[in-house]
Amino acid sequence: MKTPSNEQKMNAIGHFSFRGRLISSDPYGNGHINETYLLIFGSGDSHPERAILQRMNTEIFKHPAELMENIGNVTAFLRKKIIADGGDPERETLNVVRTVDGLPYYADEDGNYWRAYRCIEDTVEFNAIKNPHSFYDSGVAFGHFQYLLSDYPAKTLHETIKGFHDTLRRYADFEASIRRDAFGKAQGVQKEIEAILSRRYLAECFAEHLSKGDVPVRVTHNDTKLNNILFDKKTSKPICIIDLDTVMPGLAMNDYGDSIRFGASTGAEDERDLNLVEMSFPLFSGYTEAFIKGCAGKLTENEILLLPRGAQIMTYECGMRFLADYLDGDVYFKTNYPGHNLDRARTQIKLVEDMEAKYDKMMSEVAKYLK
Ligand code: ADP
Ligand code: GN1
Ligand code: MG
Repeated sequence: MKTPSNEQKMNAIGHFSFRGRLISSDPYGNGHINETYLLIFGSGDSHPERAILQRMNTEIFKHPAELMENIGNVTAFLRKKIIADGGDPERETLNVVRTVDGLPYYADEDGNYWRAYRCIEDTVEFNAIKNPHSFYDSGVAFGHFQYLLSDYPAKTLHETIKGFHDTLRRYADFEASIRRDAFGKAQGVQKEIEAILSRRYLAECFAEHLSKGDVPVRVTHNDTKLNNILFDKKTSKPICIIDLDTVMPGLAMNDYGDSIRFGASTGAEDERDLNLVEMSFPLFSGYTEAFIKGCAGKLTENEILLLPRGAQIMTYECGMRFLADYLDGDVYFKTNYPGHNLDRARTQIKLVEDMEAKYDKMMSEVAKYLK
């Protein structure tokens, strides 16, 4: 999507009920999807109000009003549980700032949809693991998130992206991108294409379990990468799970798996030196213990046994999505240079291969947690 102009951004800001005089509104964060800005206001006191403004990506989220309805309902539900647990609902879940008309989003005349959250103060996001304890703690937090939502009425949630983790559908989309080959790039990436096409069994795996009905559909986050948790600046403890756009019915193994994909890698998602990229077994085993602990007994034996597959499948699916986007001309994920999506796809393929090599060990590790 085209980046919004300064006028569009300033117009949007004027439609929310913020307090104080705007001091700055700079681009913020490392998300691949929405346009995010940090708004700083001077309110006269020593702690100026800050907020997060986002222009939602409506090419990806086609029904922003439904999406904001999900977020309003999920955060209200979490808020009650956080209060009941003696937590701080201002910091432990997202808080939507309403527009001057009392709505949870503002639609401008150019078709842009804007929303705002209170900034969760004194937090940091991590884009790589600096300390294995933080990764462990993020596992407990993502598991606990799923635990908190285990009695959320799943049927009331809108599916914000159809078939988001339907890996077989993603596989078909990938084949279509290869057939289109819109920019004539397929010839140059045959090795990567083959790495994806030859592992169709990974795309089929969870579809088969779902059709057998031997794994439960739960309310899941679906985008559990490390930078979707805010950590306390001082203690480095997880404070809040953010990026709730994809909270929908899904599979526990996928939430677990997406975290392993990103956080247990020894390299960045776009590392070009593939020698630096592998799945760290200690990070994997720490996260496994943490996630199972956070789910607090909710996971079934089948789900536990399928966690290593979840890690492989989420990595495989993401690699396939990056490579499809490279072929399609970088229309989905934000990129910083030509070939960025290809670099990302290559790290994911490397990780899938590494997980294959470590698969038996991964299985022995999860088997420890069977009741
Ligand atoms: P995307 O879907 O593009 O990843 P996110 O919703 O994850 O967008 O937001 C992008 C970044 O903005 C986050 O990684 C985080 O750094 C920051 N952010 C989002 N919401 C808040 C918030 N309420 N308080 C502080 N920072 C936030
Ligand atoms: C996107 O929104 P963000 O940057 O947290 C994407 C995820 C991918 C991830 C890869 C809605 O996550 O599915 O796994 O990039 N989110 C969406 O880094 O497509
Ligand atoms: Mg994000």
